Amino acid sequence: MSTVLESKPVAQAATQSANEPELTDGFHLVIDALKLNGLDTIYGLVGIPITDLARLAQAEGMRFIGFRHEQHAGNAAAIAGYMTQKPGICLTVSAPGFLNGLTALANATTNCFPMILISGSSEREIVDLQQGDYEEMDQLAIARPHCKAAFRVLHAEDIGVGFARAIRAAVSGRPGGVYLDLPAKLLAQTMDAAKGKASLIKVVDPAPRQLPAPDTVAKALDVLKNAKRPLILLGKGAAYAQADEDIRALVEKTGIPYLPMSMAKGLLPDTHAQSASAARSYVLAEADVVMLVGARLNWLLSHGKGKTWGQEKGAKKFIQIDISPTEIDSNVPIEAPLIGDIASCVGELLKGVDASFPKPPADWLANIASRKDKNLTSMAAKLAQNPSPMNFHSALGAIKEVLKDHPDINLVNEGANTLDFARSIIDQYQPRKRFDSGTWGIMGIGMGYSIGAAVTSGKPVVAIEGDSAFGFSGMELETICRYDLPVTTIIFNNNGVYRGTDVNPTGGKDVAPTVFVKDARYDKMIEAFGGVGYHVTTPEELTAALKESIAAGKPALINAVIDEAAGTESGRLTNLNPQSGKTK
Ligand code: ADP
Ligand code: TZD
Repeated sequence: MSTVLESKPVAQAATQSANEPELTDGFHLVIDALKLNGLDTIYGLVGIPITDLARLAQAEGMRFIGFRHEQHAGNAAAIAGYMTQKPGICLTVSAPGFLNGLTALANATTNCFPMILISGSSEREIVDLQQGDYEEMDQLAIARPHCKAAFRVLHAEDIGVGFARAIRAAVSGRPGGVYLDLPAKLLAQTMDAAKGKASLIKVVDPAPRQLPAPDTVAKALDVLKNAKRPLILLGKGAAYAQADEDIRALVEKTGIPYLPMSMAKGLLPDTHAQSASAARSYVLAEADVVMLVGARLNWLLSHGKGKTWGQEKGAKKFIQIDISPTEIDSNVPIEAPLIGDIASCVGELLKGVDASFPKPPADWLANIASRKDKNLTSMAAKLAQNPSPMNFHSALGAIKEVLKDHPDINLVNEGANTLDFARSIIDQYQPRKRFDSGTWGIMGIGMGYSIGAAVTSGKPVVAIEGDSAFGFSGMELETICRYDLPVTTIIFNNNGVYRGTDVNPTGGKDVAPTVFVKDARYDKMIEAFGGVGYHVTTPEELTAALKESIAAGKPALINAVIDEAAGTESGRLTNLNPQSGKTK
């Protein structure tokens, strides 16, 4: 048993003489600060100096989920933060462990997910003089540009303040990642237990409501009322806000068609009559007024300009609801900014939507409906085809049908073609059930998000993964098996990054840069850890395997063999690849 566990104040009291003050230490204060703030799960990877911190967390009734690589622990924490509005906690060792976690912290910040990366660090005196300590690194300085805020705590009596600052920074305003640096010496510091307890802070109202100014609400309503072809665009900020009922009411009471960004899918069910997803290109190009609700006009929305937005037909008017005032005008001028939290902004807008609020013109709705019909019919035909080997559509058609019966399932999705096709083919029925590569288009979130989603929701997860995408976090299959999580991973195995058909133009021994081992059996990987592996080559086999694995609620992996020639390089982002001038 570790000395730390033995130094627990209660145990200590029994062995101390009556007049010796009861002591606590940094380890205990950190755990107490987390628990006091309702943070009950740590995702991490142990080693010097934080192993005893993880042990103590478990001994004190918290959940410690141990990973095989810190990036995935960080991703699990980030997605837990997105799902709960409480910062997800990731714990790592110093230097290399910290750096591994930093990618997840930066990704969380980019996606506006609240998380706190806590890393143990080496002695300041040695780090600052660069005298070569074990895992020496100036972590605070390195973290700072990659997250929303970064703090270091040097004295045990400041642990309470350190956590309060970290929690507030993570969840208030635009949510994001926070780094908290805990030097090894701090953890071992002792102080009077009563004073230590008194130094902790239970954060009151960590993400205060931010009401929009009344004149900005009036302006937004006015622009919306005068629209001929209005559109509501829901982003993952809207999903994060947990204002589900009011957002639905706003959409339904105004009668305005809406488009969800990928992680906002399910905020209203994708089968909702007002969803314009199946007419996406049409509505983006044709709308005259677009109300953005927690969505940025970044690359995912072609920066709000160009052909996608029908720029040649004249300027659009944008209304933008966001908590961050500096987001406004970041790409194109915003006619009506509405600054505040989404719940408050939507609540205020709703007050102005009464029976007299004009319904969108009938021809706009009719045109959208006819586009949707056309596109849905052609998609249904594609999904029903049964080519051999399977392609993305036939495999996703099978998955779509199975998942219809599991509206509360968590869906994780990454890859290139696998991501693009699954996003448009698989329907979501409930809010915050789809987690994907997000704002960066990052690969490697698969198993981390799956573990975070399973642990946080207690509900099954299906991860639809390109074979390349899966490889970034594949070792976490062991973590999934160790904690016996209900995660089914489906690998779209087409033998390579994007596709598996490239050849080395020199005829040399090395395969082309995009090519993997042919016909790899990913299903055998999970079997090594006691999970169930399936190898499927047809939609029927895929359907049966997925139904069985969801019903079993156990770790499973389905190796789905896809035509290696299906799909395109970079999926829908082919245009972002710089063109080679083919000069010699
Ligand atoms: P998507 O990728 O789905 O388009 P983004 O991540 O680009 O979504 O945009 C999310 C936006 O939502 C960010 O600009 C962020 O500031 C904003 N946001 C996040 N949470 C809230 C909230 N509770 N209230 C208002 N805006 C929010
Ligand atoms: N590294 C990281 C961290 N993120 C990335 N996005 C990439 C590399 C580049 N990349 C993509 O943008 S998609 C992708 C990579 C490597 C994998 C595509 O192959 P896949 O998917 O097998 O996962 P498909 O569905 O077969 O196209």
